[in-house]
Amino acid sequence: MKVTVLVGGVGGARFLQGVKSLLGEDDEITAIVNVGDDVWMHGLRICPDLDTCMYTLGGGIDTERGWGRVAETWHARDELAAYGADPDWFGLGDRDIATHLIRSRMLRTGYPLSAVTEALCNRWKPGLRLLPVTDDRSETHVVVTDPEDPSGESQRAIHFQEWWVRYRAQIETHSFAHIGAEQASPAPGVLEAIVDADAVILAPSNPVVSVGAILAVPGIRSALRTTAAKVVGLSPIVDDKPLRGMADECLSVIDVETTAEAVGKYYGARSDTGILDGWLIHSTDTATVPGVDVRSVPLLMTDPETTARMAAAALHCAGVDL
Ligand code: FO1
Repeated sequence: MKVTVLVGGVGGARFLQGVKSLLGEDDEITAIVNVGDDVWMHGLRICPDLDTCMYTLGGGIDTERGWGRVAETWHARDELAAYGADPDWFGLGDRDIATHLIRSRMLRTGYPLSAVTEALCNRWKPGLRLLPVTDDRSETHVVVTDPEDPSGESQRAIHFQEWWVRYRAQIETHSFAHIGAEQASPAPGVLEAIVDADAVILAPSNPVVSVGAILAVPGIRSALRTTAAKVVGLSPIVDDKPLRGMADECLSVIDVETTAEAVGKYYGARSDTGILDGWLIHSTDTATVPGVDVRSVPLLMTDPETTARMAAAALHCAGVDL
């Protein structure tokens, strides 16, 4: 069985654990991972969603934070701050920095991000294939009212990480832009992983800055609309609230209501101009999405068993039973 999952960070990684627990060794799971969060910091290339998936599945994640390494120390971060090195609002852990040093050196030597990811996974052994959606630059930037401008008149674009980590999305926000997406192309194996899949799942990740950033890479949407596999999504919104992160702030920026139904409609039915065949919503929610098979199941990933049941429900909805 070939299962392909489009994922972002924390929620997506946890969902991947559920999918992984269901499948046998002759099943193939490919995670197509968002690179919109990626950023150069202190001369290092940081890939938060790829690292969250790799560390979570490889057993190195700090489960409290949902990102970075467990048993982490912060000496380098504190030394950088002592030098007054900008930015001081983004914490790089000492163990985590080793990952960024390897990645940055390989990128500078000319290896594509997909090859770098494969090399890092040789150590972490996530138990499934992690593919960046593209090897090219496609960063999410956010157009905000310039917080440095007292008049509040001017706007400027800041990197998603600054918007989310420094400002916690609590500044006036106008739009998102996926910088470089138009020139980007899917990484090797990405389109095949969608077109040749027996099931394609949209993890319960942020529909705007995670799944949306993946869809912004040319070729991805058409692969989703043409694959013979069913495409089934899981709502990241439960009881009109995001389970984690800032999906509500992101959805309001693009004028989409923070409900399971609104996100399902935002993705849309493949029989129309969208990408969904199925849409899983939490057992206490209701949703009608024309042309989409909506099913309600418990969507709170409180423990591995529930997450596995969610994954099984998504695969069942995609007509793939294990
Ligand atoms: N998130 C934070 O809230 N604060 C941080 O200082 C921070 C540092 C960081 C370093 C490496 C990394 O891979 C992720 C990091 N994150 C941090 C999480 C990051 O902002 C994620 O992209 C978002 O949480 C959304 O996925």
